[in-house]
Formats: sequence, C-alpha cells, structure tokens
Amino acid sequence: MNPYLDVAPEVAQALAQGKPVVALESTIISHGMPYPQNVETAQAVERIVRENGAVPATIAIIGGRLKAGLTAEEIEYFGKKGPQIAKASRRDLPVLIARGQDGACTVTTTMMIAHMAGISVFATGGIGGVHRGAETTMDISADLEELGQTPVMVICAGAKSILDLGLTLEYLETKGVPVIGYQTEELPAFYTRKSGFGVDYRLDSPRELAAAFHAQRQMDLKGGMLVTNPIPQEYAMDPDTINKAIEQAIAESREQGIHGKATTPFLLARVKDLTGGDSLESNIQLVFNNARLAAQTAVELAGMR
Ligand code: PSU
Ligand code: MN
Repeated sequence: MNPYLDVAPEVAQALAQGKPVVALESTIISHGMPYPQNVETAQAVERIVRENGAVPATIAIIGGRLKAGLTAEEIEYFGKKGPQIAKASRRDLPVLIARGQDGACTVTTTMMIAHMAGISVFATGGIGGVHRGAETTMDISADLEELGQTPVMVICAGAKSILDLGLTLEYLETKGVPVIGYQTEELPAFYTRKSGFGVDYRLDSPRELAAAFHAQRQMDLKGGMLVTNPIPQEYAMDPDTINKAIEQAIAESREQGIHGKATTPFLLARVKDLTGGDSLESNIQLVFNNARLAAQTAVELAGMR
C-alpha cells in the first residue's frame, strides 16, 4: 500500500468485499463551481451514487495525504477554500505531498489515486484535452496521458469546445484509449449533446460498458476507457450561445497571455461568467447524470470478477 494513501473506512470495506465504488474528483468542487453550490453538488453527487447501489469516494489531497473518500466536513472545507487550493496534476504530487499541502485533484490525479486505492470507475463532468492552437503552444492536458496509462473507466459528458475536439480524439486514438458514446454515435460537447465528431463505439447499457471494461482489465491492457454520456436533453444549452462565449473566452485568454495550468481554469471561469447561471445548472445536472451511470456500471462490474 502507498504510504501516503488514506482510504476512508467505508470505501476500504466496500473494496475488500468486492462491492461497487465510484471515484469522484475534487477540482470540480474547489475550482469548478462557486460556494455553496459546489458543496451542495458534491454531497448530492455522493447521494446519487449511493441511491444507485455504489459507495462514493471523493478524491482529494488534504494536508499531504492522498484521500480516497472524504467526510462531509472535508467536502465543506474543500468547497469553502475553493480556488485557494492548488490544482494538482501528476507533476504536482511530489512537492505537494512532501510539503504536506492540500491539492484539488484533476481527472489525472483522481485516476491515479483511484487506481492506487483499487477503484475502477470514476465519474466527472468534463476532461481536459488538446487545446485549440496546440500545434504551436503544445498545450495538451495531462488527462490524455493518464487515460493512456492508468486502468480506470472515466465517465464524463465529453469535453468542452474550449478544446480542439478533433485533435483530442486523434491523441486518444494514438494512446489506445477507447472512446465510447453512451447511447450515442456522436461525441457530446459537455453543454451540448453533439459535437460533429464520432466516437469509436456506441454502447447502450451499464452492462455493456462493464463488459468492455472487464475485457480490457482481464487482458491486463494498460490504459483507461473514456465513456462520454450526453447531457440530458432538457438541460442542454443552445450551441450558438455557448460557442460565442467560448470564442470570446479564448480571444481574451490570448490577449492576456494566459498559459500553462492557468489556461483551463481561466477559460472555464470566463465561459461561466459570460453565460451566467444557465451554464451552472447544466453543469450540475450533467454531473448527476454521470454519477448515476457510473454507479450503475460499477454495480455491473462488481458482478464480473
Ligand atoms: N474541463 C471541464 N471542467 C473541468 C476541467 C476540465 O470542462 O473541471 C478540469 C478537470 O479537473 C480536468 C482539468 O482534469 O480541468 C484539466 O486541466 P488542464 O487542461 O490544465 O490539464
Ligand atoms: Mn494545459
């Protein structure tokens, strides 16, 4: 066992008994939404995972400890501190841990810590990817490398078109990551159900998702699986509204010379401000939708040992 890892007692017990567990990320709490909606959403997501038969494990770094499973107090602490907490990707772990600091886990570090703990299914909102203009900036999220090397199923609502979705799919293909559409042939674009890009495979039930991941696991293939689950129709946003906000956010980030780890948080915050409360409600609902599917898939997977 990793000496820096703390698995919450309920999570450890579920894992020891082969029961379904779903990992949840914490950047969405600290950086993704304002307080107190972030804490309310994080708690509601845990409730949805439970209602669908699995144990939730929200993943974060607190005081230099890698945490798989947070208490209600820890979620509250994280939500209140918000963006003051460092966004932690793979390269940040050694120094954060050595200094005993807090860290908000991105998709990358949530996958890493989930895997250390023995958790196979992870629900989130959106993943990082290849940024627009990456052919000159080389700004490619570490999330794609992690998907290429860590055996965890990531259930998301696709990726926002703050990214170059075509290049993101090319990169995932190179890394050997299966991109699955849940009940769709088209990659969803987070706020909208369609992107104009196709997925590799369409699967239609939690059982089919579990069977594909189980086969990948039994073959001991390195790398994860990306499941893209479209936002429910009633919460989807108007593509023109969202695309205009994205174009403006990208233009501003270029004018202001935003780069490195600041780019994604800058773009997400600007899109959120430019679209007001509508995008927050859509964001919350798609996370609920992913948590439900992840719990149902973890239940199926637990029966396939
Ligand atoms: N995209 C979103 N919402 C998010 C993120 C990305 O639509 O919250 C967060 C996730 O934590 C993701 C991270 O793992 O940003 C990627 O950051 P970067 O592009 O710097 O790798
Ligand atoms: Mn980046």
